Amino acid sequence: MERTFAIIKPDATAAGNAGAILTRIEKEGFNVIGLKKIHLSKKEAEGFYAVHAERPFYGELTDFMCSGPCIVMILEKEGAIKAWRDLMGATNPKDAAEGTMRKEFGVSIDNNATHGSDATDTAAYEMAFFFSELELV
Ligand code: 3AN
Repeated sequence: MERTFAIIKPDATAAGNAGAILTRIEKEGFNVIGLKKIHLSKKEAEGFYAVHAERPFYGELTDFMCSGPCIVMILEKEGAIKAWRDLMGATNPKDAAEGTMRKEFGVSIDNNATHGSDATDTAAYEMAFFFSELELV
C-alpha cells in the first residue's frame, strides 16, 4: 500500500465541491486515512510550497492557498501517488482530461481544485507537514 498527500484547495472548498470530490476519491478505491479542514496562514503556505519559492507564481500561489479553508488528506491505495495524480488531471484545467477532478471542478491554472504529491519524497514531506502518525486511522 502506498500513501499520498492530497488537498481540496480553497476554490473547490468554497464552491461546495468537497463532498463530490470525496465521493469520487472513495469510489476510486482510496482509503482516506487522514482528513482535516484547515485555514493556512501565509507562512504555512510558503513552507508547504517552499519547493516553488523561485517560481514566478509563488506569491500568487501562496496567497491563493491561504485565501480560505481547504481540506488536507492522506490517501492510501496501491500506487496511490500516480493514481491520485491521474484522477486530478493536468495542472491546467483547460488541458485536463474528461472526468478528472481539475476538468470537473478547476477554474484556472491557479484555482485548480486539488493538489497531489508528485513523488515519494514530496509525499513524505507533505504528509509530515500536516499530520502526525497519531492522527492517521
Ligand atoms: P501540479 O500541482 O500539477 O503538480 P506544479 O507542481 O507544477 O503542478 O505547480 C504547483 C501549483 O502551482 C499548481 N497546482 C498550480 O496551482 C500552481 N501553478 C503552476 N503553474 C502555474 C502558473 N503558471 N501560474 C499560476 N499558478 C501555477
